[in-house]
Amino acid sequence: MRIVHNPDHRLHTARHEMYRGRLVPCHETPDRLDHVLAALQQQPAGPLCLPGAVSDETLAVVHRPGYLAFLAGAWDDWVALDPANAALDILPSVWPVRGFRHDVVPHHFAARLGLYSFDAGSPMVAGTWAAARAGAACAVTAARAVAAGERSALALTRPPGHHAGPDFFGGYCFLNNAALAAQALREGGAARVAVLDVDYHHGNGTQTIFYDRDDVLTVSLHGDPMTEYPFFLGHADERGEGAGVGGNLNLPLPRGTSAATWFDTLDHAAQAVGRFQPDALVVALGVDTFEGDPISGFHLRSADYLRLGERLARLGLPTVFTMEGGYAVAEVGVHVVNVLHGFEARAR
Ligand code: SP5
Ligand code: ZN
Repeated sequence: MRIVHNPDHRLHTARHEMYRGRLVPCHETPDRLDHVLAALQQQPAGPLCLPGAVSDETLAVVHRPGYLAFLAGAWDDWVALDPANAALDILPSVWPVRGFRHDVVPHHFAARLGLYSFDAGSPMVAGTWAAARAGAACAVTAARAVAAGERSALALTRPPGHHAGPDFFGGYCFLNNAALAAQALREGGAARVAVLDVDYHHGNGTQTIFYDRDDVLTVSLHGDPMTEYPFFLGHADERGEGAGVGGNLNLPLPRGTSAATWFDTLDHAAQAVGRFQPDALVVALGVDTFEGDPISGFHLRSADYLRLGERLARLGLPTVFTMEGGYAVAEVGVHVVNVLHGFEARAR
């Protein structure tokens, strides 16, 4: 398996996320990726390589140009508000809910920050844009390698991507790497692409990006949004709209779900992927389904990630993995590498 890693991920190193009235240390930290690289040194799974160049036009097929310009200028705009902001992470504090205008982009940076976000848990710093952009390049590079004939590739990157939508960030995500990979597979010749999201949290950004399209199936199994982040999307009755009706499948599960039930549900997800008869697969790979994850509530154990990789390989599809969540930091590396080794053991 080709592994495209983000050399610039450390540029996105934030301090705090807002949680219940306090700023608490970020869960989404650089050492998450360092642990994967260390585990790959112990148990190699394929050649490590760097991302190629990716144009703004490529990003703009998935994300709105105004949103991309906002991200690119966010740090300078933040510091322009007050030079003292240079010592602080960017977090939003005002949002346009129902009844407010979304079609007017305010001049004030604090207002644009709210327009383009959905939580106060996803801090930006000076290097966030560079890190996210290099990560998006990893996803597109991995997808192009698979489109060119590689059996599989991993975009080994952070910040993650599956919560980021056409014009919003949140859930530690800024650019939707899984969606960019799916789009790159489409442009590389795959007529139909399935995205299977196994992160603990619903892939709301990916769902939203492809909701009205019939060429990309989105399937997510995740904590029930009635009680689990991101709360406001991810229910079973969300099936797509317009040409995309039937092109989205949500499989919400209660907090506390066992590995046995989770794997039964994965089988349903895999059957839906098979029925769609895609030419390629994107796996949004979060390992925050682990029983020891500090912010999640499923009960997978380390060896279960080998089984996950095996089952994904059984779909028999050219496959791109994108790295999403997983916050039991010391174990993230072993779990990701287990998925890759399980996959390689069964991939033809
Ligand atoms: C990619 C991904 O997995 N994003 C998840 C974003 C979850 N954000 C909300 C997490 C709430 C964290 N609670 C802090 C608990 C402090 N003890
Ligand atoms: Zn997650």
